[in-house]
Amino acid sequence: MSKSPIDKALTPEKFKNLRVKEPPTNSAGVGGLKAATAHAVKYIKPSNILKITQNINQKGGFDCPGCAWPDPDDERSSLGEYCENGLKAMAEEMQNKLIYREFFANNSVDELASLSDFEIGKSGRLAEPMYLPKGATHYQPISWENAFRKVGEHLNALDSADEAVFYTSGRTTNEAAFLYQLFVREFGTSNLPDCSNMCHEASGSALSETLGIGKGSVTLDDLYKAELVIVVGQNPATNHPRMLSALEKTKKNGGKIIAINPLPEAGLMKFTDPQNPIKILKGGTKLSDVFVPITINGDVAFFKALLLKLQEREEKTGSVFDKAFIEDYTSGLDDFISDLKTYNFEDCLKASGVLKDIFDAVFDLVLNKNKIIICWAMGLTQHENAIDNIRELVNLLLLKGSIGKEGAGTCPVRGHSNVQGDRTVGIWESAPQAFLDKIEAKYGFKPSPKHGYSVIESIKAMCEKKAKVFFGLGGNFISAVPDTAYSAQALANCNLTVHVSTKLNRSHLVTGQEALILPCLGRAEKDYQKTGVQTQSVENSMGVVSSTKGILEPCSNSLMSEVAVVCGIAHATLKTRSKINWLDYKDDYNLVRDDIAEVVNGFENYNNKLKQPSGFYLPNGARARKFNTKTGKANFTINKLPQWKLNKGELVMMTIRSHDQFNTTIYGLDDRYRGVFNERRIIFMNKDDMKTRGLQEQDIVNLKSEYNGVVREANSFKVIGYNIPKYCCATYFPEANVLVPLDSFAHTAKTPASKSVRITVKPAN
Ligand SMILES: Nc1nc2c(c(=O)[nH]1)N[C@H]1C(S)=C(S)[C@@H](COP(=O)(O)OP(=O)(O)OC[C@H]3O[C@@H](n4cnc5c(=O)[nH]c(N)nc54)[C@H](O)[C@@H]3O)O[C@H]1N2
Ligand SMILES: Nc1nc2c(c(=O)[nH]1)N[C@H]1C(S)=C(S)[C@@H](COP(=O)(O)OP(=O)(O)OC[C@H]3O[C@@H](n4cnc5c(=O)[nH]c(N)nc54)[C@H](O)[C@@H]3O)O[C@H]1N2
Ligand code: SF4
Ligand SMILES: [Mo]
Repeated sequence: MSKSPIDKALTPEKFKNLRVKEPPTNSAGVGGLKAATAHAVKYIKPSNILKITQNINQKGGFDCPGCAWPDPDDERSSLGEYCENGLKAMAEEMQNKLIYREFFANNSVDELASLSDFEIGKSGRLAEPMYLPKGATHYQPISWENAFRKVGEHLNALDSADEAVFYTSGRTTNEAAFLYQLFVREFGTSNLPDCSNMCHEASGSALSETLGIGKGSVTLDDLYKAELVIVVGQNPATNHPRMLSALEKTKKNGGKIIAINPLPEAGLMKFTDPQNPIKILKGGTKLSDVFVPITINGDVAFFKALLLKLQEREEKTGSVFDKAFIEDYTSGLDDFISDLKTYNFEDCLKASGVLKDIFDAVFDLVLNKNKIIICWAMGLTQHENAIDNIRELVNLLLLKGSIGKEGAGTCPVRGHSNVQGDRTVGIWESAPQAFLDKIEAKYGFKPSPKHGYSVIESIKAMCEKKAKVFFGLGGNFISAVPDTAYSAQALANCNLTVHVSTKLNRSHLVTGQEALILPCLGRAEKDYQKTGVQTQSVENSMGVVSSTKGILEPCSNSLMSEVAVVCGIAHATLKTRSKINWLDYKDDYNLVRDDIAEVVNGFENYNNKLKQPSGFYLPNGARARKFNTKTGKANFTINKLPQWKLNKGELVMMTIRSHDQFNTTIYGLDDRYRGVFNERRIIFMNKDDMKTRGLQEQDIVNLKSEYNGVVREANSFKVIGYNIPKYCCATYFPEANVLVPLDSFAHTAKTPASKSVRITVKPAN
């Protein structure tokens, strides 16, 4: 009996050998360097290590395929512009093991699915295109030409172009992303779900509405000059490690830092720059001046409490709000204030779970500082009320006039290295009509004006057999999305699933009737085309577009670049009905950039501007106090206090990243900064919550979530008592995704609420 799609999609319930230590209070330092080097030596060819470390994030080198944290505009450190996790990302991408047809002949899809995510990833780099025919148990080799033909045949056999979905993960470069969305639109659909839908979509929606741009407003230099940086719902030591070097500069310049997080994450407390030998000797910098151990999803309540006290003080003294800014640049203050006054301070503080003395310390800093930056990530965006979380922090910045001036503003810290760029160049299921009009004017076809499917809508459409072909440009859809069991069935319902990937992952194993794996070049590899080695470009979290060019020889001769894959598929699908000479682009990526320059705002003279060693800044209205909103001003908004009460026995669970993973790619089994080693099937619990349930350290438990009457289960997790607020708990993603309900998502943005899942915890057996 072959495995069901659900069995293949779930991570196996096998335990390793869990070890737990007291979590450290300092991050990076020599420990970080040691861990990174050990990783690199284990997986990368020795001759490549030096080349990588000398070129990563350097001007003219290649962009780190890890997170979207920006590189300094000015001098780059000769000791290295990378972090432990950047090097781990490289070790993963440039693994010295390769997967050819023999590997697939020796391992059936079912056998591969019973491996852990860690084992799947460590199988090696995909080295040639593979095809899984209908009913087959093993992948077989296929030529590129036949693979493109198959995709074309399946797409052309659909009754409507809307029966295909085209997913993108955020590593895709601007060039590949632009061509991909162009192909999808010429094919006839707007079904362009992307990882952003599960990530910062809520930030984009909330910021567009309030400030007129779906991106952050600050630069690295602002961060250095801020008087106060508030880091909410973010774990930079793991997920944006070089952000800690920037925060260290903030501190050195006299700035203060507040961290708001249910967990006392190590990096938020203290940091030693591993690239700074003197700091290593001195023992590092204390980062957070105030740590706020908030309850999960207590942020609107906490910000409301702050806003209420600021308003009270303003009424008394008239010196708290930046009245000139509010008068000139904002809209909606009066309505906002009258709504705010309907709330009670004590109720809000109680709902946030924060003690009064900690609140007072935060209030003092906010009151007395006028250059404030708020940084945030998934701790704010993955809730049903995510939009309200972000709008409420914008309200605070507006009252303080902390937007569009040096050292102040919004800083949503983006995830994937080019997730922001992908959206800028058109990966968007609901792109604005003005952008579609420009495509029509340039290419002479009319893009579908309908909004396409986001991630959640794509899953529903596949499950209901309204979508029949799934195409993924990068990513690991089945492990990244919520509601694993339902989503597995959705993929299995497809006629064809296709993945353009560097590495084997679980999505290659939860297939439609037929499946293709199309192996592509990684960031660090030279992209040889007719006109020579190609340069590509990416946009970082602060809106800087810069070039990236591979420096290593490709690990296999049978790889294609993402650009070449998109051109090949577009050509094979659209043939003579296309208005575009698809194959020309792959020979010379300058041609792609010339097109982007014509179609996308801010990219005029793209090829020339890209030659600047540090890249160039895209225009940013909010940064210049030009608010491109419906009112033409920055908008105050009214946000409700979330009304959620746990039922008896329930806990609220956040699904978070360990230090040894990049999303669904598991680098290793440790979470060093939380003192956890050699295990991922764990649940962090408050010790009181353990006691009420009669649980001891390392007891094995089963987890259950119930939402709108549907029960979801995940079995076999080991309990770890941890410094986490009462009634809150944490598990790792993707192991716990099976518990995240598909229909629990942020209003408006549809970001899955994977940081507030209500669960019950019962001893196994
Ligand atoms: N090494 C590494 N780097 C990465 C990634 C990776 O997996 N590994 N992923 C990349 C991607 S795509 C992204 S989006 C980012 C993710 O970066 P993060 O958002 O930092 O990642 P998460 O692990 O999801 O952590 C969320 C943090 O929010 C806190 N939190 C959870 N719920 C709440 C809440 O209700 N309120 C508050 N105030 N805090 C809360 C958690 O305790 C945790 O510290 O990182 C990017 N960089
Ligand atoms: N429960 C829960 N679920 C979550 C989250 C959470 O916090 N909790 N976070 C969400 C977030 S923020 C995000 S962004 C998504 C991430 O969702 P995805 O972006 O879909 O997932 P990744 O794990 O980043 O994708 C990894 C795969 O990408 C491929 N890959 C790597 N590099 C390249 C490349 O250069 N080119 C190509 N073509 N392929 C490449 C490899 O095959 C690898 O296996 O997950 C979301 N899911
Ligand atoms: S901070 Fe992010 S982009 Fe920079 S080196 Fe580390 S992982 Fe790469
Ligand atoms: Mo993300």
